[in-house]
Amino acid sequence: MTVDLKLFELVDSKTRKVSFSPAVWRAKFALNYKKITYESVPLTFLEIPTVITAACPNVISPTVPTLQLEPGNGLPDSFAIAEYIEEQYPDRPLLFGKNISEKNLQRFFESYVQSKIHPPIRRMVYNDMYSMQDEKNADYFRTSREKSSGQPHHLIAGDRNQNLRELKESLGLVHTALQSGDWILGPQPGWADFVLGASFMWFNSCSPNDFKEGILEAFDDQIMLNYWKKMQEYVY
Ligand SMILES: N[C@@H](CCC(=O)N[C@@H](CS)C(=O)NCC(=O)O)C(=O)O
Repeated sequence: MTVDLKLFELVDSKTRKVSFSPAVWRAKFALNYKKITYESVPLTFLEIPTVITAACPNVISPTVPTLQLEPGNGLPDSFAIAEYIEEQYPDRPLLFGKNISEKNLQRFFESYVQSKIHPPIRRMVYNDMYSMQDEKNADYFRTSREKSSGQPHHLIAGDRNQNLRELKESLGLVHTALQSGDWILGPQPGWADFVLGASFMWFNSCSPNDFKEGILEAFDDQIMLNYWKKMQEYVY
């Protein structure tokens, strides 16, 4: 079978094997859930602008994920990719549910993850993400993150205990929502789960020990662990 779709994703520049971007994992979860075949194109930070621009000249500001739909035509942005495949493959399991209220709720949950869960994870993975890069990519990563955070390199990771506390507080609401043993919106997974699962993939692939402590063992029960185990069905 010919594979037309290509997914440009981000890998570490030392081994080129660790796919750690949360935005990419949102798209991968969505594609895998719908059992859509695609070819993966692993890129380092510094390769993103050149390779994506050459392959998909229509993409103005290249970021990952970008899904190449056909030669020369790329679709960037994880949410745009999810919407595109939902429309193109309506007979496959749905990401956004059957009605607009389910989609809206999941978008709301996405904002929650982005604003409350990502910041402490971003600080906790910072040093490990830096160590996963070769010299040139490490320089780029450091400079771009100093600029976006407004802080010098040695302060970006912040205080580990404070990060863990902040993460646990934000995760508390999610933990409550998962007490039924279902997915976020019920018996089937959806976009909300894949957004959360993608942030867990990011954390675990960069800082597995902190992920274990900060997510899997954050509460005195098996809820987060069981959720993480269920999620593995879509990790490939
Ligand atoms: N809104 C976008 C975010 C895309 C994005 O910022 N991707 C990051 C990786 S998580 C990226 O391409 N970074 C390139 C860089 O930092 O140079 C999405 O969800 O796809």
